Amino acid sequence: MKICRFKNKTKQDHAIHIGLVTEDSKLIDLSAAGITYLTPLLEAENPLALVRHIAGANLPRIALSEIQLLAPVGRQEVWAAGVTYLRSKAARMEESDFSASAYDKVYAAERPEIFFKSLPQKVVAPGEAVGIRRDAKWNVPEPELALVLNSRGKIVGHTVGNDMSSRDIEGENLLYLPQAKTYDRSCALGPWIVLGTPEAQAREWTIKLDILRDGKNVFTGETSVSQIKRRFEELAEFLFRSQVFPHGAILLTGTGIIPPDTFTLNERDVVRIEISGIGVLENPVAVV
Ligand code: DO4
Ligand code: MG
Repeated sequence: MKICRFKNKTKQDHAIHIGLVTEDSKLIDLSAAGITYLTPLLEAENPLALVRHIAGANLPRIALSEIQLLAPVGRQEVWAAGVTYLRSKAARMEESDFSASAYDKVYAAERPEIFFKSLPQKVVAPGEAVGIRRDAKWNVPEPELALVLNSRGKIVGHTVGNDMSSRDIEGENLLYLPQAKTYDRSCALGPWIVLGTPEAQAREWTIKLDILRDGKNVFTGETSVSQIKRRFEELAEFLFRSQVFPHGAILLTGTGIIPPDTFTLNERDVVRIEISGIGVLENPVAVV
């Protein structure tokens, strides 16, 4: 079950709506039943049952071609886990001289790496530009499965995330990580939230990254969610330790796809991330 935030493209209506995406490239406008935020759905004891109940009423159906998808995040902070795939650990150890042992240690340690990624209002929506820093020379997208957590720390859904990163800044000194990871347009989420998938099923999903330059593919990579070393609940539990999220949180689960060291993103490239059980998040690239 896919829920999204959207605006109407065709009408003079600037309001934000919540929709249930259906199989026939349409959506059911849940806002017509008074649902104007994701929160009541994500906070429900049984979100799937609630959405099914609301959508059972006679609500307007709109073609996806007539709407503009917004980032599927309301008031949740976005956080990110790192070095959760062996591939990420290896690439980061190569990019950095004196931080190499930190990556090695955190991969094996009981406590995972978790860092703040974005305020909700800064998250980039599908189709909007993600950013590469003007003071960085080596920029990559990080295609990641994102966990959608309610205020009780329960995983209620999943979406696609892009943890845009400046590898030269991170590689120069690990203390520069916040600058390599958090800047304008550095986080994209979308296209919608898939509700209620158990972890065992989500682990069967594949993640695919394509980067297009002037319409031509310049990088393709693929991994499986099953390659994530840690259990999702373990990551969620660490995020919620000694920290309250009254509006819930989004937690990116780390990248397992890293382009070769010779590759950096250019302005106007297009980043396309597909997670098999969710959908496609596509964004052009702009310098910020
Ligand atoms: O340790 C630096 C960041 C790691 C990360 O973002 C990832 O593995 O996805
Ligand atoms: Mg990452």
